[in-house]
Amino acid sequence: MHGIRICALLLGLVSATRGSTVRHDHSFQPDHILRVTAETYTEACSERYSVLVNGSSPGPELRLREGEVNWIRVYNDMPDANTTIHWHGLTAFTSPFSDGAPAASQWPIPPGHFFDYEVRPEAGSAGTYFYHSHVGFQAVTAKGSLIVDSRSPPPYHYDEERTVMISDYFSETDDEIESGLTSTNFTWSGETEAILVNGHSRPATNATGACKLAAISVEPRKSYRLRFIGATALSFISLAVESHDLQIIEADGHYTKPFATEFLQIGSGQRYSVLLTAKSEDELKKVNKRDFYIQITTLERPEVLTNFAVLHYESDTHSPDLTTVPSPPPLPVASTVQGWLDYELEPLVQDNHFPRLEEVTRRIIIDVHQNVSDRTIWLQNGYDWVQSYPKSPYLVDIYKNQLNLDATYHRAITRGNGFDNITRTFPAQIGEVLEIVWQNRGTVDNGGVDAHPFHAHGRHFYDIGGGDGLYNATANENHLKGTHPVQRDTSVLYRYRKETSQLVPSGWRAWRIRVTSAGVWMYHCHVLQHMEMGMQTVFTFGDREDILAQSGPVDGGYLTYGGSAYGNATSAPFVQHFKQ
Ligand SMILES: *[C@@H]1O[C@H](CO)[C@@H](O)[C@H](O)[C@H]1NC(C)=O
Ligand SMILES: *[C@@H]1O[C@H](CO)[C@@H](O)[C@H](O)[C@H]1NC(C)=O
Ligand SMILES: *[C@@H]1O[C@H](CO)[C@@H](O)[C@H](O)[C@H]1NC(C)=O
Ligand SMILES: *[C@@H]1O[C@H](CO)[C@@H](O)[C@H](O)[C@H]1NC(C)=O
Ligand SMILES: *[C@@H]1O[C@H](CO)[C@@H](O)[C@H](O)[C@H]1NC(C)=O
Ligand SMILES: *[C@@H]1O[C@H](CO)[C@@H](O)[C@H](O)[C@H]1NC(C)=O
Ligand SMILES: *[C@@H]1O[C@H](CO)[C@@H](O)[C@H](O)[C@H]1NC(C)=O
Ligand SMILES: *[C@@H]1O[C@H](CO)[C@@H](O)[C@H](O)[C@H]1NC(C)=O
Ligand SMILES: [Cu+2]
Repeated sequence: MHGIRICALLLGLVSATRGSTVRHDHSFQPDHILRVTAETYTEACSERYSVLVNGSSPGPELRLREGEVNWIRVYNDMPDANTTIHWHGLTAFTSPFSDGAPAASQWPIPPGHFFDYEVRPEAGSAGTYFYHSHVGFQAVTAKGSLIVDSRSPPPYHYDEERTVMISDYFSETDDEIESGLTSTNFTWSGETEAILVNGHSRPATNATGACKLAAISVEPRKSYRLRFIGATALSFISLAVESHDLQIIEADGHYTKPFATEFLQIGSGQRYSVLLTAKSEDELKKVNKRDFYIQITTLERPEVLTNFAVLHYESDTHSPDLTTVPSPPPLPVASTVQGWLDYELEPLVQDNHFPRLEEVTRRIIIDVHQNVSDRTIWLQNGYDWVQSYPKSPYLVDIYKNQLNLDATYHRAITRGNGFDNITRTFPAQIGEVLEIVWQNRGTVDNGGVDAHPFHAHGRHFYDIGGGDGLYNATANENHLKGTHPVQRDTSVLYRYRKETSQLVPSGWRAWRIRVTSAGVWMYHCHVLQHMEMGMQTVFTFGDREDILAQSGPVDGGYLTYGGSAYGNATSAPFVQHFKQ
């Protein structure tokens, strides 16, 4: 016993040197363990072969404390598929290989192997996040909520909290969907078949099987923080709670000034915390009801799907009816509010260091459109990006000195309007302040337009709004006067119409970002189908020296697929402690 302790102590001393390599053998205890499997799983009264974390979807909730290093061990227990886990919304800056983006910042975890992620939520990042696989279509089911707790009491009072994770159900398997979307014989995944709340759904009045609506249980008079997580694959949703108003207090991990609303509109990848005050017993008696529907409607798709969960007031004598699906829906079926919250939501902190126009060093316009040629693909400035495009992850190539960031930067600035078409990256230098504009355009075949929730890995951006047509920087600067833009990691590029003409501008979304964290960061639409179809890009921040300055030299075990940084049944991994 003492021997083990002394050994652990020695390990602790060794790992006190940043960048040192530690063998994570039996004496090493990860803070959290996630096991990824692929198996037949029942959701929405239907069986499907799905990728799961710890045997369920969603997987277990992770709670991390801000400022603390967490070692999260992820086992890939699948026989024939790679995996990674991305900590959506967390800024894993100085653990260079822990962002979970295959082909960008790490080799994926091979079947039968595990990887120890070093995750330290930044001080001040307390809020609502989630984790999910970043490989293929796995994130449709392989995910769970991730809550960062603060050291100090939160700025808003509430008695209790509830997590409400929203996801999509598709009956086709990940493999079927992926091959259909990437095939020369393009086949769409089909539309979302059910909306799940915390993994539960009863899709229709006449569904057969034991599936039930989710119940969110509350007690009279208490106040609740509801953490809504948009973990859908495709669906952009609107939701409202029967007879209850909501007050937004957090968006994507940042506290906001209170914003009263009757509904939420959530794109894939977005999170909101809202305060809800539960009714009193008297109020409940007056309406003679203890159950209130949470109504969820899909937006901007060819079919409107309406699903429900139940806000249930606990009592000894009454359990909620979770099998009756109301028809017609109790609340009006929502339609999209274009630009919802734009220019209105404000940060809670006095000064969130919003970069003014004078500080912007470069504006990058990213034109997005769909083209149909031999394949149906989404392009950014004329190029698609899929996981199979890079031969090895950019970050690995940077460490191996096989990707010259000075050259990509030079090419991007001199001839690519910020984009390097040789590596399909947007390189930026530390200290720059970028204004990034996502410009929606009609598809090349029929002028169709879609809405896209764009997500940035790494440092969060300041959302400076959106609008119809073509971006006009002068007009937007006028619009920004007197507003206080919030920081986010996902915001929606709206479409404003279903159809326009080929390549005609139809909506934009603009961000500003301070380039402060060296690394390789995926910027992509969070719709999993669109990712498969190429709607992803890569930003590199800083040059090789900046990246090395953060990490120090790295062990070769990270630089090959299945290298010694990846453990397996017979071999403990050699892991670098970058943050201690
Ligand atoms: C996941 O499952 C493993 C065992 O299979 C368990 O040790 C671990 O605690 C679980 N993770 C969480 C976050 O509950
Ligand atoms: C797993 O990833 C490696 C490295 O990117 C790749 O060569 C291999 O084909 C992948 N395996 C599967 C089953 O996708
Ligand atoms: C294209 O895909 C559809 C749907 O998967 C299938 O029914 C059809 O036979 C395929 N066509 C060709 C030419 O492969
Ligand atoms: C009920 O079942 C029938 C037959 O399976 C189906 O056509 C219909 O769409 C279902 N109704 C609803 C509301 O889902
Ligand atoms: C669309 O694809 C066709 C066929 O590959 C190509 O010739 C054309 O340049 C593309 N147009 C755009 C705008 O991407
Ligand atoms: C990159 O763009 C230039 C024009 O700016 C073009 O000549 C070249 O063929 C492109 N290269 C690739 C790999 O697409
Ligand atoms: C951009 O907006 C400004 C201010 O509203 C306006 O004066 C200008 O004409 C606009 N430019 C274009 C190209 O529409
Ligand atoms: C386990 O890892 C070791 C060290 O990286 C490697 O030599 C061995 O081939 C791996 N075993 C399997 C089954 O992949
Ligand atoms: Cu999209």
